[in-house]
Formats: sequence, structure tokens, C-alpha cells
Amino acid sequence: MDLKNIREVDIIGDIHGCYDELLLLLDKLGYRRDGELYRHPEGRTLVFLGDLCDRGPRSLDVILLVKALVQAGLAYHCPGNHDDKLLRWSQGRRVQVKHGLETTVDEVERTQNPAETRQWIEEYIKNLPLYLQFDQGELVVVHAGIRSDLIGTNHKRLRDICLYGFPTGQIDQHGLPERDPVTKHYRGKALLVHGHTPVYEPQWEQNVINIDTGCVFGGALTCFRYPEKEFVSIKALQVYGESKRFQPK
Ligand SMILES: [Mn+2]
Repeated sequence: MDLKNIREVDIIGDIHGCYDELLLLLDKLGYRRDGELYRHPEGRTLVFLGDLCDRGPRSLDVILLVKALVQAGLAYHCPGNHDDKLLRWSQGRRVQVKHGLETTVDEVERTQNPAETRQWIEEYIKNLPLYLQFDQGELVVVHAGIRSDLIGTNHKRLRDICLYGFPTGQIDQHGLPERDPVTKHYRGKALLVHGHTPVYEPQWEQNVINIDTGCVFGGALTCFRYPEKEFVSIKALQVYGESKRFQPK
């Protein structure tokens, strides 16, 4: 999706149900509550790069807030692999309810009308764009990664790359699928901001930025402000999940 005329954005990394940290981050960024919404006095736009749900305590509250912001035109959201798996579960497709999905499924099943909850989740997530472009195409936001030559195409690998990045097919030292750095595959001139792979500090290499600072694993929830090019973070209030890739410090 191309949002060329939007320039002042606050891009928020992988939330994974960390609703309390999200509210603290919105406050720190200067957003003010307005009913069920949050607005910035200077009219800035929020951008969520996916993995709103799973592992953390309040996935549904995160999705409800982001959905309300998106529907009010105050935010944009491209899905992560966890959001996509929740979509497929909501559609009744056969997925393994593990790797954190069990927490979100549990939340859905505790709602008053789980069938209705599944339905609004499906309606919302199925229409999300895989990646976003802002500021005359100078800024690209995606969950896991993208190749610049795939932007604007319907390439058959586009979806998998946006959601999962660049797995090498090998297993790493933790026994997890090894992932290539996005910089190995992205050759675009635009600044690329992504998440998906937790890192202890926001990473900025060449023109590729990773802002998944592992909040749900006891790290932090990070925002990248553009065009200021500043990072703003809130430390996790708790350790909610465990990862072989990321140990809380
Ligand atoms: Mn992810």
C-alpha cells in the first residue's frame, strides 16, 4: 500500500500482547487518549509492523485498539506471521496452536461470543496490506523483510518474505530456523523498517532498521520516529515469554 503523502510517522515494533507497554509508549510519544482512540496533537500517524498477538497477556486488547485506530484513519498496520496464523485459525483452517498462539486462542475462547470474536478478527486481519510505503516512497515498513524488486509486484514469494523474512533452510545454534539478515537481500534506496527477529538494541545497518526489541521476552517495546529518525522505547514490565533467541538481561 502506498501512502506517499504521509510523512510524520511513529512505527511500533512487535507488541505480542504487551498492551500495558503499548499504552506507556503511546503516552511517552505524546499521544493522548480520545474515547477509544489515541491522537497526537501534531497529527502524527501510527504504524504497526505486525505481531500484535501471542505470548503476552492482552493480545485481544492490542488488536482491538489497533483496529480502532486503523479504522479511524489514525494508524496503519501490516501483519506479522503471528497475526497471519491467528487469521488462519480464525478461518477454521488447520494450524498448530503453539508458539504463543495458545494464549490468544485462550483469550478468544474466554470472550462472551467466541464465534463472533473469530469473525471480527478474520474480517480485520484478512484485509491488511503486506507492507506499507510512506513519504513519497522514501520509507518502507514491513514485518519481517522485503526485496526491493518485489515492491509493487504480485510475486509468488512476496507474502512469505513479508511475513517470514529470509530463512536459509538451515537450523541455527539454538535449534531454530536460521534467518539471513534483511540487509543481505534488500537493495532498495528507501529506508526499510522491520521487526520479527528480536534484538537487544534497535539495529540500523545500511538503510535497514530492526525495531523488534523483544518486549514480550522481557526486552523493550520500541518505536522509530520518522522523519526525526529517533528511537523511543519502554522497558518490558515483566517477562511474559521465553525465547532461545533472546534472554532478558
Ligand atoms: Mn514475527
